[in-house]
Amino acid sequence: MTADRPMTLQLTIPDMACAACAETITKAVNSLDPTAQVEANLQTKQVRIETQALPETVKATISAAGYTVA
Ligand SMILES: [Cu+2]
Repeated sequence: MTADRPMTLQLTIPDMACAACAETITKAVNSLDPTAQVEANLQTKQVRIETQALPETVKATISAAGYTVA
């Protein structure tokens, strides 16, 4: 399921502690939507995702990768 056009999601992921976490999250989102743009900020624990996937699906995908979305 996809939205009509890309949307920007700003998610807070408190457990994202290092570059490996960011990469795991990025890969998980890209496995859902290969065209998604993922920008992780380790300082703020925020991830900016530009995607056509639905927000709930993106959150579920990140949860399935082992990270809690605040
Ligand atoms: Cu890590």
